[in-house]
Amino acid sequence: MGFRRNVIFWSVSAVTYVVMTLVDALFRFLYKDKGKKVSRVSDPLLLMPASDVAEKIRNRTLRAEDVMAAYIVRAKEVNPLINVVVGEQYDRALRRAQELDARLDSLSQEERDREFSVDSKPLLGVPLSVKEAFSWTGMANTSGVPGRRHIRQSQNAPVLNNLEAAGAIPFIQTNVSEACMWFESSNYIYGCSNNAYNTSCIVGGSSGGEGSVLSSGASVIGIGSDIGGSIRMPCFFNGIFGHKASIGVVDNSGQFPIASEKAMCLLATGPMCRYASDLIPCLKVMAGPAGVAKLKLDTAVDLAKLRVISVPDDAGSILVSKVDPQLKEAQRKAAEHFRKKGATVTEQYFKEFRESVNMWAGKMNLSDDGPSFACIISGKEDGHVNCTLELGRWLVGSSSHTLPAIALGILNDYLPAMTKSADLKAVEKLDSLRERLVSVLGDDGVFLYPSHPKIAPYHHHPVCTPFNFAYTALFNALGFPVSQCPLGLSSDGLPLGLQVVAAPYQDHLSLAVARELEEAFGGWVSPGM
Ligand SMILES: *[C@@H]1O[C@H](CO)[C@@H](O)[C@H](O)[C@H]1NC(C)=O
Ligand SMILES: *[C@@H]1O[C@H](CO)[C@@H](O)[C@H](O)[C@H]1NC(C)=O
Ligand SMILES: *[C@@H]1O[C@H](CO)[C@@H](O)[C@H](O)[C@H]1NC(C)=O
Ligand SMILES: *[C@@H]1O[C@H](CO)[C@@H](O)[C@H](O)[C@H]1NC(C)=O
Ligand SMILES: *[C@@H]1O[C@H](CO)[C@@H](O)[C@H](O)[C@H]1NC(C)=O
Ligand SMILES: CC(=O)N[C@H]1CO[C@H](CO)[C@@H](O)[C@@H]1O
Repeated sequence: MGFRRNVIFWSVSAVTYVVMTLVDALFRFLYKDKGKKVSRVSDPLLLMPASDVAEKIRNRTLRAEDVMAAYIVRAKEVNPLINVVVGEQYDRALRRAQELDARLDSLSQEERDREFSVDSKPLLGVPLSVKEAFSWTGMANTSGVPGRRHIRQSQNAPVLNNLEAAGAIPFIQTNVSEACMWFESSNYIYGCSNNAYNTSCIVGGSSGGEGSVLSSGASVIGIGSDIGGSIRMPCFFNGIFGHKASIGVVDNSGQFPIASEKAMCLLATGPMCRYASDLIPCLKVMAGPAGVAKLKLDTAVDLAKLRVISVPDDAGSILVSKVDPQLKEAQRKAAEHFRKKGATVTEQYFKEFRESVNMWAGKMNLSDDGPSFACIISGKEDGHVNCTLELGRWLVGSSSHTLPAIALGILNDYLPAMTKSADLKAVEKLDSLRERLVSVLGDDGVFLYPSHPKIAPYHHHPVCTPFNFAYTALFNALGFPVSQCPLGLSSDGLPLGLQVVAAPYQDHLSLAVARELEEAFGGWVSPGM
């Protein structure tokens, strides 16, 4: 029996491997010599972390208007290539920057330091981009769902209010995947967004527009949200930093679609940026005092006392692609770096990771008591897209929904009722895995883990590898904080990177590792270099 099962397992694995290798070669052939790169970021105004921008505006080394104007020029320059900006407030943002300059000019340095202190305005005058799924007064809030085209927001999401109160000035809104449930940002309202390093490649999703606009140097900081990898995948594919905080640290309200009360434990709103030094200040602002109090963000981390556990892959799930050798090599070098720094470095596999997708889906299915996916993509509270019918329309090219959304709608309508007992079993496994990992990590350990098995794939390729989000989804199911870190470029000039995972409320550990990795490996690399 065991032998027969093994034979079946290995045969299926081998066939999957061969088919996927052929599919990869086909995509490579189809996109050969296609695609462009965004030009190098050269204006020094565009090459400063948010905290430097704010500091220089505060002490009048820089004018807020000049900074905003430079980012608007850059956004207009790169958008025809990357297609990420789906809404803008250029005039209003410039006016707000001018007003800020006028106010700062009218004060003495002493008055400025008091009224606009680092503590109260850490993001003074910093241009901010906002994922379209977040409420922003006067702007669209469609999440790429055609039925929501007419909706305009009458208020800001709380996280946006927090950022504005800290001095940030929102100026653009960026593209997402349909209803934020896919890792390619493409939909029938805004179209498809492109990777700045090769426009033939995806930007990831759902916060994909953010990833691409930030890596192009067309924004300083951005707001993302993550229920299965929607901050980390775009940060990885676009070579920037991001942080999915511990559960309940940042207020998730004011975004569409919003997780139901019970599923809220899978969703995390957080910062995306090019410079690791911006992660903590942005996270503090987004979280507000109550959220910050749950963490130890100001605790110094001694890297020599850290335990670094490198987990090379998911121990071999049939559904998920093998990890690219270049990603494994980058992770090995990162681990080696920490060994040199005096940390205790080990390598470990967890066979439970094979079931990441099951555990995530089980948790989602059992938690999700909100509207069905077919209802969400209808754009109406009491609507329901008949996804079976819609699939027929899609096949003849007359649907206004994307294929992944239709497929998810069908699964969501039929499967959960059938899989209730499997879901319960999966969540049981998840709970015991969580208990074990919490004790493995303790308050001094981090995992290094691939962000995704593949380096930024070509457009539409994710349809062939729908389960590859397993690498990020696992940590939504577990509710662990994760910092996403870039690690230079691949042989094709596309970003490499990894996830740094800590136990719940030990965010300061993964954030300290992110800063060290930036210093050692160079962090974000401008496209077009
Ligand atoms: C984009 O990828 C294709 C396929 O690998 C490659 O042939 C092309 O040169 C790349 N374009 C750029 C700008 O790197
Ligand atoms: C303003 O702040 C920047 C960044 O901290 C610093 O380099 C510069 O010397 C300061 N300038 C003045 C006039 O204080
Ligand atoms: C987006 O639109 C929905 C209604 O369609 C609304 O409930 C929500 O408040 C808006 N933005 C958010 C999520 O705040
Ligand atoms: C969708 O439409 C088909 C064909 O009209 C029908 O058979 C099916 O019951 C519908 N499904 C749902 C979930 O409404
Ligand atoms: C959860 O629901 C999805 C579809 O909504 C289904 O594919 C999956 O099998 C269900 N359960 C598990 C444990 O994955
Ligand atoms: C590819 C594509 O359709 N991109 C769109 C993104 O959104 C902006 C604003 O709506 C459109 O102008 C672009 O055409």
